[in-house]
Amino acid sequence: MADGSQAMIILHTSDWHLGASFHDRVRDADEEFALDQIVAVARERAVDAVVISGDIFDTANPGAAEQRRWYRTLQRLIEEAGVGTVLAIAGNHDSGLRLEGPRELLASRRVQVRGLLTRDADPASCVVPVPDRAGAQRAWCALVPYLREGDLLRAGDDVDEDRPQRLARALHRRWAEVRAAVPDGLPWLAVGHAFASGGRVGGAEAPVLAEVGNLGKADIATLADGCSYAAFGHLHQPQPIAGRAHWRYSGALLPTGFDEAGLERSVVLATVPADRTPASSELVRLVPYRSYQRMSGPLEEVLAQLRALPEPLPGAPTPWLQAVVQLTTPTPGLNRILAEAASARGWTSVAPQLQRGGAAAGTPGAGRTPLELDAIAPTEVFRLLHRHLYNADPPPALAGSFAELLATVQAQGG
Ligand SMILES: [Mn+2]
Repeated sequence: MADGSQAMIILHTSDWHLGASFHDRVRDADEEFALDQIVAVARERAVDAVVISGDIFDTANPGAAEQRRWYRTLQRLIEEAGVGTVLAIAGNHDSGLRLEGPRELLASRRVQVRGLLTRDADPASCVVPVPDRAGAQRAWCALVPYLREGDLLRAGDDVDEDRPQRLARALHRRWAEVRAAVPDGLPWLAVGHAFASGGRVGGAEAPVLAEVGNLGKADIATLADGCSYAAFGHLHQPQPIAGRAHWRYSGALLPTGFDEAGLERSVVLATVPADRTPASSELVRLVPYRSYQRMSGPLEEVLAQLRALPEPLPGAPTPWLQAVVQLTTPTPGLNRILAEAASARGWTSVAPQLQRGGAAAGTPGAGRTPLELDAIAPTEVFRLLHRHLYNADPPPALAGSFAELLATVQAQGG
């Protein structure tokens, strides 16, 4: 029978992508602000174990500042938040070898990291005890890092069209072996980094049946069947997996594009009962460090939207906007115009996009009879090119400038 006092509280977070630039901008303060909140939630909610399901860093070769941020956060979770343990795996962005480097040292500080599960490794090496805040073991955890082709197949294995299927079978076999290595008795957690079939990507609603790298389609039940909570990483939108409330993607720490600007970021607090039944879970929203907004339309419309933006409070982080401007003719200095209009409201224009000719611009020459260049006058070539790029004739001022330029060139050419 479940005893309330024996239940464990798990905080599940994922896809921190520390050091990732956002359209060439660094987000050190944004990362720190989000991690501060995770430490605070772990302390205030008396979390027993923090689970980080992969993609801790954005690249295999993170910078010194990001590595320091990672180790400092681990230290704060243990010492400041008082959690019983931190459990982490490598995702496809991480170097498993780098994460595992200080594995024994970290284990001595109650941090369990698994970066690699090589072909010949004992699957039981991925199964670790989960202590509560008092240090008493209350559960097991199967920590399965992102598996690469080389961890599943031998170098000599044939490269043929059956390879994705063989990789999928090898992944399932490996997952099943780890699952089988979980001892009976205590409840257990499954931690993985993979794409679950039917998961949603970004803001898209349609189910996407994609593959995990080249690994074919992974059936998560192979690893997670019977667990009290499955903590997965890879998809950036928080969501349950296959309709099960106790199998979850916690979602990424920060928005990775303006298309995710409206999505709330959160961590999962899962309450794991002592009797091996499924955990109940709750989303804890993370307060965003800054606002993101995307606006689109013809230039005049975008500028009107810009002028209507709310000014940030004094001292607040600068909000970022992306303007997607539909142009019907070349507009010199567009980036500067947008940057100045944004900064007049206290915002920053980031990575503006141009859409020439709106939706109607097509493939060059599509559906047209090929023309002989020699048979067309230069002004007509210019008009056709402008039509192709902007879906409109050049405005009179631009056509006049071209005629002037053409006359000069022709006069020089004799
Ligand atoms: Mn990933």
